[in-house]
Amino acid sequence: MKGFNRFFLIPVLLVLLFAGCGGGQSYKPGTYTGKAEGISGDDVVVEVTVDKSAIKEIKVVEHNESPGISDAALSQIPKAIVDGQTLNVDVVSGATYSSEAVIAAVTAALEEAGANIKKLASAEKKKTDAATSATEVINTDVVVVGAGGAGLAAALSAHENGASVLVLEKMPVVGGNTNYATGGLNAAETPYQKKKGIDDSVELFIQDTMKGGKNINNPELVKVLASNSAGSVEWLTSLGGDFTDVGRMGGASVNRCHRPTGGAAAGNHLVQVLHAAVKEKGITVKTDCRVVKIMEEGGVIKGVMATSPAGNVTVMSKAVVIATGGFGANNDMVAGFNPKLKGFGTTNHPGATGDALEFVKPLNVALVDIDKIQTHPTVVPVKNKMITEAVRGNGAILVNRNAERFISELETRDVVSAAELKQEGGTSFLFFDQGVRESLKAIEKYVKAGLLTEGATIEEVAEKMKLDPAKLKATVDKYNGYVAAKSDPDFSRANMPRALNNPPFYMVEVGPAVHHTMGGLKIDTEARVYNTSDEVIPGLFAAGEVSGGVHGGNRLGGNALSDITTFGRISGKSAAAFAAK
Ligand code: MEZ
Repeated sequence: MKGFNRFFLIPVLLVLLFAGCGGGQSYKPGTYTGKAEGISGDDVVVEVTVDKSAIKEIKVVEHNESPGISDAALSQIPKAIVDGQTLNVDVVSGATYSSEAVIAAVTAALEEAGANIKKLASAEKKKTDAATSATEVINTDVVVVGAGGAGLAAALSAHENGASVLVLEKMPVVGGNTNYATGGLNAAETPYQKKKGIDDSVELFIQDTMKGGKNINNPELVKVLASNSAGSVEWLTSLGGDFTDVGRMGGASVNRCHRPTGGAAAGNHLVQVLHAAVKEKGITVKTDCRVVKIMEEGGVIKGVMATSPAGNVTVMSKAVVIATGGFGANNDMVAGFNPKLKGFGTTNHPGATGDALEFVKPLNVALVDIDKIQTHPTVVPVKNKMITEAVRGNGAILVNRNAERFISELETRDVVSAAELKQEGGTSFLFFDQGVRESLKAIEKYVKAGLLTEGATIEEVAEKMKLDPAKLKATVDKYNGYVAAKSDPDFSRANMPRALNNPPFYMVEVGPAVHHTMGGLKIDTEARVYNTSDEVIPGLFAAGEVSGGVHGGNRLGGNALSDITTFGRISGKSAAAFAAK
């Protein structure tokens, strides 16, 4: 078995690509094993079978890649290599790291088999079948555009309400940004809060959300968000979800962020639950299928037109639900609305490019709060890996290059991001101990991905981070004193769940990156979309990050999963009711 470092491999492959080789290969017949590190930090292990002159079969026999997100890479890349007899294959969009890991693992195995890697890496790409000019026409009651959390929830709800449903997704994988959401789903008055003795109310949830959103949110939408939140948790639970752990997020007065037991990542779990239910109900999800136009005649929505590698698709439907997500991954669009964010990194999946803002233009759809774009303050620079706010919720602190705290860590994201940008270097350092790590399973993926620096003592971790050890020790000791006294006279941090005195200690440099686009299509409490004359567009519905008004000027952590579940369900129900008319 032989390992291969994909960070080394990719530039090599690129160089070799231009060497203009290719042609026949001779292998030592047999089955060879290769491995390479995947996005999870664990190895992706493949078995590659070759005869004298050809790669016959590639099996991925071991991996710990994210379910859903990486599935297409794990199946499509081996097939593309075998079909084309080349290592010169396209990575799967949205699953770049897993794709690269599979290519690197296969490369390692083929090296063992005596392959001429230089030739294989430069062998011509297999031409994909040209898209036919034929158009597939599909009839359905409701078409949902986008298979992220909102789209999957909408599809299930439309189905539950008696409609026939089709989902179109432009990416090769389902889940969208929801796959990356970690901290959890905000809900008030749930049995899980009650069990933990948390005194919350729908009214308090509304107040926190309005305050966090700078009171420009649509209060009607916020009321719907908060009052349906416990029901949404119950619905997800009925589908097999686990949202029993409850933690704190920035801007929340109490613990109301629901996630799987032990504090595991919530978003990918939510996608798995919804996707399994969608499959179980027999709802078709067409991936790699990009909507380019909404069809309308005399003010009546008729369906959508889409393109896919297999040809064009026309869907004739009575109602359309737009659930395409935001535009956080489209920095040109982001900077167009907020020039200060030009060049910022993003936590978003590559499909969050704001396509809907283009294809709704002919319908004169009204937009709200479109320039309100959120940065998440704890994102690892360059790598663009978000460290969930739940780490701070469970006790972590932020320090600057002087090893000093500079803000209440559980302020809202706009406030923490702005404070961070004022520090030397525009970044800060997240510090926590083993106690925090053990309180939140989600941290394990940061450990596996090698994002954290560890020290047996506070001084050791400070030294490794090139911070003054004595100063960091003094800062942490002072903070631990505040925890004991239940009062933070420096920054009035309200939630200090544990002292940071349990070795080892962990640190990671973090800074702000574009996370959520609060603005979008104007909707009402039934998820109906409005035009610029403030009239409902009959048959058009929207849910999730593509819509605007729920979060106002700044979204609270945990309100996105709540939004997509509640408004996803509402949009599906409304669309089914409209289609039944
Ligand atoms: O809602 C979010 O964006 C969220 C909970 C993110 C996170 O830090 O985990």
